[in-house]
Amino acid sequence: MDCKIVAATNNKNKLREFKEILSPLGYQIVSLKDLGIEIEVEETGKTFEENSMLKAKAILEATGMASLADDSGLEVDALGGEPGIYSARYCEGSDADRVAFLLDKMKDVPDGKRSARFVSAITLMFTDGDIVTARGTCEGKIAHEPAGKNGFGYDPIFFVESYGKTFAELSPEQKNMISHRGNALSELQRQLI
Ligand code: ITT
Repeated sequence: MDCKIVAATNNKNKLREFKEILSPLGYQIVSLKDLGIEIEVEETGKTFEENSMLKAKAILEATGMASLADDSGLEVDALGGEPGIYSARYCEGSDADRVAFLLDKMKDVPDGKRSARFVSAITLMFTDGDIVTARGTCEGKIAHEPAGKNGFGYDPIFFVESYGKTFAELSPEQKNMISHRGNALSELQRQLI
């Protein structure tokens, strides 16, 4: 296959994780910034999969290159699956503001009811129209307060039982081994073999 792929994302942390996970497998990940392209794809889909597909298609059409998109988010059971596909837009402001907003919503939720999962839907779209999709999840719990400085987004409040730490307290390698995005990209890789 063509090993040069454009990452259909404006999120520099996703781009970094794509490179960390896929470069050792021989894929060359090119960013929109590398290509001097500025596009904000409207995420009008109702599912992670639909939005992932919309991003991959728009970027393939804009670049003429095979494209790799991720649509992802955090599903909190006590909040009926919120923020879900709206994770990046849950409230205005920074990642820290969204973390504070979510923690406030969870302030009366007891330990036993704080289950949550990260979900990632990946779409790899080739120039000949072929499409490969994969979904990955990672189960955890919403912590009572932020901990750790690594990662991005909701990482400081996503507590993973197996490590006894939040995603933000893990090294990039540890996070990628168990994360929703790592799992989705492993599944994608399995489909490509
Ligand atoms: P692109 O659409 O340009 O890829 P985005 O950040 O807008 O970037 P999404 O619409 O898929 O991407 O929103 C994903 C949001 O979900 C992201 O901004 C975080 O708030 C959250 N999220 C996803 N993966 C995460 C992770 O590994 N760690 C922490 N938060 C994550």
